[in-house]
Amino acid sequence: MGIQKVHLSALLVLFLTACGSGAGGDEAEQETVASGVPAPVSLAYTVLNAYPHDTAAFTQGLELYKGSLMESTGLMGRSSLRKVEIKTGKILSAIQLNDAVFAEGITILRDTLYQLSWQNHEVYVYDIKKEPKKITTLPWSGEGWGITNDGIQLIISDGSDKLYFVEPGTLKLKKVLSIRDQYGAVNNLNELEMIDGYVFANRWQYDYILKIDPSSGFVVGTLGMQDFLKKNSKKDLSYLDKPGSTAQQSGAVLNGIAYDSEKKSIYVTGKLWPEIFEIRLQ
Ligand SMILES: [Ca+2]
Repeated sequence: MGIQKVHLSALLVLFLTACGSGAGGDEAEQETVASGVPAPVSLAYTVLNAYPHDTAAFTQGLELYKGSLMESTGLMGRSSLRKVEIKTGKILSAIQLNDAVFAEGITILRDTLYQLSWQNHEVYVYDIKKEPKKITTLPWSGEGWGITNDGIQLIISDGSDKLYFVEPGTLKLKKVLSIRDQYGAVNNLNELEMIDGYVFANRWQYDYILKIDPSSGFVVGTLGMQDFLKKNSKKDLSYLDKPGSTAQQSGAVLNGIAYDSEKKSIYVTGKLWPEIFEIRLQ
């Protein structure tokens, strides 16, 4: 990282010298020159609704399916795949995973649901046409964090700055995309959601959602969500600050994005949050 920064700074000096404009450009412009990536735009949104969410759900993946939310929850001994009624938060059905599995992101492609595991090197495949039913387990060499799809390929994050495009069914690697913004590589990519041709991503332990152009890997937009829960929740949030709680031990951070392409609504939540919020981009 240090070497890369020095290298980029040297390039910037050379560029500015060559242009004869050593002074005057603002910092944003210089960063753009250094990385070759324009600064992302800030995306405005409206919060439409807040719906109840299981405060024991350590949300790792969220996806809309036929009017319900499918949710994957993590942590050893607490990992599950659930079907949840949006407006009530009621768990309509749930599959509890083996205690040794730490479940992560989910995506649905043609009635087949893929569920990642964090470090178990396994991807669980379910038929969800009726009640979700596990049909097979596929090997995955890396970590699993987030997953979405573009209608053809599955797109997986592993906590790095990379997105892995793989064949459904085999998980054969087709493409690796590096994600960058004006400052360089953007790591900790977590839960993903494909929204109108762009990959939206939670970034672990950051209070924003990224909008990524999957053709370039550039971050083209951000949804600022600083203090989002405190600002928008009507619930008592004191349990999140309780010493020794799961929230304190494991982090009740922003995670979970699901898109309703008909309503143009986006459902967002966080690990152990008391609500799922319906938002819309302006
Ligand atoms: Ca998602």
